[in-house]
Amino acid sequence: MNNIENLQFELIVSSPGRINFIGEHTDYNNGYVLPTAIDRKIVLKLRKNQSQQICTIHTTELNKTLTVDLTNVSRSNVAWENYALGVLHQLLAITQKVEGFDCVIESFLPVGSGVSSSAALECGLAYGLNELFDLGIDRKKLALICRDAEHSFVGTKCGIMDQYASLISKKDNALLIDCASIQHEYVPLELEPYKILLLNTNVSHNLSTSEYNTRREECKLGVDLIKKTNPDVNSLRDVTPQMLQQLKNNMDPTIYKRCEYVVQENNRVLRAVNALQEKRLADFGALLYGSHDGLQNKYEVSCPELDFLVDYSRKKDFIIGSRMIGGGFGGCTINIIHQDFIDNYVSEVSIAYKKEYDIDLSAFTAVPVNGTTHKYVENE
Ligand code: GAF
Repeated sequence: MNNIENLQFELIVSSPGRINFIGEHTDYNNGYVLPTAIDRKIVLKLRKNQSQQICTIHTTELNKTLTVDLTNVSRSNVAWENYALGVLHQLLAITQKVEGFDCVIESFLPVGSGVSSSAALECGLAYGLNELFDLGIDRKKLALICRDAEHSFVGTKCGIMDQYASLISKKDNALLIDCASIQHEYVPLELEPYKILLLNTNVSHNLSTSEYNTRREECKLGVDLIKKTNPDVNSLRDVTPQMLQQLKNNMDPTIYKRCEYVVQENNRVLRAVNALQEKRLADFGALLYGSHDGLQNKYEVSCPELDFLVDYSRKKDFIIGSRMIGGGFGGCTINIIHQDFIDNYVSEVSIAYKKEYDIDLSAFTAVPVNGTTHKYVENE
């Protein structure tokens, strides 16, 4: 064990990962998303170290320690370090109250699996420093700070969903976020007798950052074109299916497909919320399948391994809905599955997946929980 792990810490922060029921790649298009935080998390232990400017951040998973001088926070060549450095950089731009600290990070979230270990790390650190140094920043602002950290230091031009979900979710609820106004509403989740099963493809095709940013650009090109004939349109959120249809012949077919997916997905999110509120679970599940179809064929961010798992679930009447979650090109599928069939299904689909790809599948059930929490440690 590294020495830093033996220190006496003041504060322990639990920073959850997230799933997303529906509304994928809609957040950076000012649309709607329906995520929630889950009972898988990153734990951060923090303490002030009485120095003015020297910080140590240690990850137990990699057994690596990053030392940061607060007077010189710049980008690193090491991927995980940029999540922490980006948060520090953003915080230092708005406050002078952050001083030297030590932090140990222990992750119980699979990396690259679409449950947003990156947002959990960013948000956990920002939340912990906010608490430790009494910065007085509210959770929504913390989410924005962490999103901006990812833009500037990691280079993914992500939306607000992951950070917002990690910080603001409520136990037993889904979180409907309107990403245009950055307002939210809780939607009670009464899924019984169904549970949420995540199947991790254990693949992470190396396209995620570049293709992600490309999708964002493609959507912007679509909006720029639509705006020419519809000046009130500021984002795909303002676009109706009719507007798109009228422009179909003037649009590049790829751009059209991307825009069509986003417009339809926003509509699916609102219908999914209605279905949950009216306890129409079969309709809710069908919308999840519809979302996957769009991600696979129109937005083109899925991959064969994800499609295999979703197709497999379609053959089972005890699964009412399934889709890929997160940015795509690997990671997990979410499956809304009858609780009595989980174990057998996991065994069956694991064998089939191994046979097809020679890769071990991982499976875990997820429970919606509150966003980031903390507790102080009583040291004698
Ligand atoms: C990633 C991003 F970080 C989110 O903002 C969101 O766009 C998601 O991909 C796709 O819905 O998780």
